Amino acid sequence: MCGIVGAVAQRNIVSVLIEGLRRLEYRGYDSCGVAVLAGGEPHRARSVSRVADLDAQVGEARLEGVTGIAHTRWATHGAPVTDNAHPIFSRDAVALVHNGIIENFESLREVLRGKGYEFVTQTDTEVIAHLIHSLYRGSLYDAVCEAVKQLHGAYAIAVVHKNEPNTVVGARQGSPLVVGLGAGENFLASDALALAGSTERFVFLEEGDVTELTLGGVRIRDREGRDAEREVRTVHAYGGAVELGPYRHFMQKEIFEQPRAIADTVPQTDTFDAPLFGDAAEAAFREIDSLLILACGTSHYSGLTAKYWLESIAKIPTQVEIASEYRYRDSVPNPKALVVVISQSGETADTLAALKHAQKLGHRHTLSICNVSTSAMVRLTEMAFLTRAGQEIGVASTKAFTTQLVALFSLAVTLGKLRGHVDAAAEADYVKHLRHLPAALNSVLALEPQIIAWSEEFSRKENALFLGRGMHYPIALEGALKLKEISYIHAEAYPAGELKHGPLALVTEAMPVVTVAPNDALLEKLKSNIQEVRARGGQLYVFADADTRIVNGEGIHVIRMPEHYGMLSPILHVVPLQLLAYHTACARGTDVDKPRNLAKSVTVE
Ligand code: HGA
Repeated sequence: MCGIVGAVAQRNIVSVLIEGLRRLEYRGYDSCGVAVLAGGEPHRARSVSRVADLDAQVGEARLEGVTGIAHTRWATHGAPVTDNAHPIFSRDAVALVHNGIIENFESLREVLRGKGYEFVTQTDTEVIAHLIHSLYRGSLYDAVCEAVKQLHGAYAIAVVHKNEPNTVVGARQGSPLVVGLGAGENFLASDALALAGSTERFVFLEEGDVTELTLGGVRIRDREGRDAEREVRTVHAYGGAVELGPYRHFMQKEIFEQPRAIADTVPQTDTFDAPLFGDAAEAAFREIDSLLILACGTSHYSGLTAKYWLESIAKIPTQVEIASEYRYRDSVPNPKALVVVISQSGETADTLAALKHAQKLGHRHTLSICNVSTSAMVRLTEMAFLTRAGQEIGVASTKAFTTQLVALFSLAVTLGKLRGHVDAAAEADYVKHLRHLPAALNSVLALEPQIIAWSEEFSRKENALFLGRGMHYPIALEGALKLKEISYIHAEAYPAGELKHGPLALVTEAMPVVTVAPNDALLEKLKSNIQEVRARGGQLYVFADADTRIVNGEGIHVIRMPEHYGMLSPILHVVPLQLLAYHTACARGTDVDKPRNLAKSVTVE
């Protein structure tokens, strides 16, 4: 989702700004733009196409400057058209980029109209530009400090003023923003990755911070307006641009990276103990009596899968809730519950807000499961377990999901051991199975040609049902979500036992029914559900474990999974569903890595 870059230097910074936007492209966007201060006023270029197009425009227009800001926009207020693209100007003096949503923009707009400001965009953002302009009395830093006091909602902003040719001011509340420190030059960006190559020294701004970047240094004021010192952290550059290699799309590459990502995420210790989750875990895990897992989208499904593991292996009551629901409902807090927040980026606005809400309600023990060590989520929680998926570019999550599952399974084993439900032999067995997972995944990935054969047929469908039971029900949910996200086929998932309570009415010959069929205690029940579908003429596509005796037949298409994997089976069974969604989307010719209307790190509510 929307990305911000800003720079003040003694050289032309347009290439730094454009390169920063390129590195933020993976977040998803629908327009982009850049503005520099030159000759005493701001100049901009904007595009409703890709950053490459913006780069060409900038070249043609010979846009150059030593101070500038840039943006990728994922529209929330106003269509993704050039006029609404950022940077947004106020009276050709202020140029501003914004990530987030200003909730009181309508009332602010009325007040500013009363002061003679003309609004030329449909964005909520334009009020910030005019507000800062109206408050400017010779110091942009002071004007921004004043302006943010009037903003309700979430924002990360970067702003320049024509009277201050060597200054960029930034501010954040609810959306991410980092400062990059250089020698005689300084930068701002939505994440450190955007500035790889320019600096390795970063300050992660805190909620409510306002910062002023000049050639000589960086100043920060906290939400109270007091001068603040923030820790400078070294974050090593993330290599060069991420390459596709032999793959057609990043999603395909990331699916195939899962054996490596999982091998890197599985704890390297032979025993699973609390310190794997941070220094505070030893004491915290002894105090807790239950878990409350908060997450959104795919991460929510990893939480749902983990509930089965946590209650079965660790015998600890576990509740899983969608973050955007939890944050706004009246709940009964249990201070002894461990709050677990799950997010690939660690910047997911709803999950961060749910975490803060839980903390406000008195939850003391919090753990994040996250792929980004420097994220707001990791910084806000008492404990953290970092997944080692590597950078995920495809908007539809794959390796982040399976590495989250590894983290959550490790948590279940650790808590089970601590609570006396996992003995040394069981622990050794779990560790052995986790270590063997990458090899097992490689055999699942070898099923790709068979899945491609199915995908041709799938690409002509407009609806699909996914069925699973027990801990494979969340896997069916994830399979349906993947198909929706990237192929735009309407897909729904049900626990197979629910079929007869409603969705069976949808089953006809035109409805493919994808079934996850591991050889577990629920197999016989699942086989009955399969018969119920067949009896209504439904076409079944079954991913069946080797020893399930479900075979190809009239209306039943079977792909055989290489081995049954016990408790860890969900991690294997989700992979063919990812491949099915991927190849179906390819056959339909959609933009797999950047599906319409979606963005990667969802930093707005
Ligand atoms: N609300 C602003 C910024 C949107 C945003 O943060 N996208 O990620 C707009 O609609 O322009």
